[in-house]
Amino acid sequence: MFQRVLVANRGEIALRVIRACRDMNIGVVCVYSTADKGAPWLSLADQAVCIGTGPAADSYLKIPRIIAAAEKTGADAIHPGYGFLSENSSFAEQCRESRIEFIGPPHEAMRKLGNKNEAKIIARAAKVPLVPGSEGLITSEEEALKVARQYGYPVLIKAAAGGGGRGMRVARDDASLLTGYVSAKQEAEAAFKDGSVFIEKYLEQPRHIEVQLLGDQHGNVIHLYERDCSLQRRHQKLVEESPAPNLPPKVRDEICKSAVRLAKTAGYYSAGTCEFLLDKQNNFYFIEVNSRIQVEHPVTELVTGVDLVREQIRIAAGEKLKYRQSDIVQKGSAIEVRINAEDPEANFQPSPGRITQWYSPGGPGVRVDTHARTGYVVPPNYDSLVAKLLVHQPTREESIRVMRRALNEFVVEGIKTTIPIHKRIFNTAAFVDGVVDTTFIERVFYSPGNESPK
Ligand code: MV4
Repeated sequence: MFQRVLVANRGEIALRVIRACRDMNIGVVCVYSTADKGAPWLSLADQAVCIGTGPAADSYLKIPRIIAAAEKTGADAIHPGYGFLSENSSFAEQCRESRIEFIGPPHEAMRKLGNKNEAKIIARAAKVPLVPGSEGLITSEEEALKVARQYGYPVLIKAAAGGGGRGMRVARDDASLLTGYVSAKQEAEAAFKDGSVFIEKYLEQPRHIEVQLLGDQHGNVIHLYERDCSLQRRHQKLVEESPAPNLPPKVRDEICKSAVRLAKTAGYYSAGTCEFLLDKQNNFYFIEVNSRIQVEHPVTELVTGVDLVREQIRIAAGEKLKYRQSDIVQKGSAIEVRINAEDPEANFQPSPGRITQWYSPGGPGVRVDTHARTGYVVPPNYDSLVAKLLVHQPTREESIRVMRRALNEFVVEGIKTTIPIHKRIFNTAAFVDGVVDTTFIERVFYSPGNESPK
């Protein structure tokens, strides 16, 4: 096992990794930017090394400084958390070239799966269902038109290097297809230095279901069931839960088995997630792989009882999976809400600043993962997540009741948060009935083009 792990991240996930290391009796080093100087999680590490200024490009994204900090402090592994360098296959490769273990997948699998077109080729080989669409990349306007007409409008043009909805265009006719093809390519070229695109049939109001995976370096891969992450706004997830409500057991079983086949075909290990879209007829289609630990991983920890960060660390150290598939049971219902420092009444604009009062909920069935506290100053430089509030109960109905109670206990003053919108969601009939899709927030709370609540 490792002697010392360096945490190449900040905020709640840095704290989550510190806790896993403490539980495993592993030393822990944090890197930090000047914007995070004196931040509360740093005092829980054995050492903290400043690697630059507030902008992530000058600190949390500076590969040579992070590797130098690991070498200087004698860290034998690096945990990248999520965001920042977590899905950068070149970082993973450079870590290992420096004889520092990267706590994540093999860089070859990361590189392949990071490209959505390559990921689909692997999925096809693994006999995992794909959204109907082009066989591969589209290289001309003529080909784009041919494919769109073949599958029928609406279609979606997607950047192979895309993420977070960037480089994506819906086309409902030939004219919007041609303009969308050009602008998707341009956007992808500018954002990812890779303008390659493919085309899929556009699914209206799909659900977003993802499967949590764990694989070891000895060829074992298991799934830890699914999460429903349909409740999002502009590609920012707001609520995640497991099990996915109203999902027929046979469909759940097929999705989870597909995800395992895909990971095995890709030669994947560590923690990872396979994302699927689910249409109104409960047909599922693979869309992409997330080769990192995700924000919402605690939802799965609650329903399965597996410590995913601990398993990630054990796997990176070369140990065999501690669980067989038959050991994994989905027990009860878990729901997470993301508490962001944002103002839901002002188009979710960031609301950094000093937290003058912080009281977080507790009691039976409640878990709060946060680095915040009274007096903490949320810096303006990073993601606005300040806490993840989770509940775990025997049934979804009970989870919803406990979540309402916990949201009412939560006191945050000095900054605006997403707590009020969560209170509304948990009192909306469609959500309570488990009738959700990826357009729910926009449809129910915010009409298009109108940023003020209905
Ligand atoms: C889609 C889709 C509809 N049809 N693909 C959004 C980002 C990327 N992860 C894939 N995305 C979508 N792909 C087809 N063929 C709708 C979305 C989508 C979406 C997916 C998951 C969660 C939230 C979403 C919000 C809007 C659009």
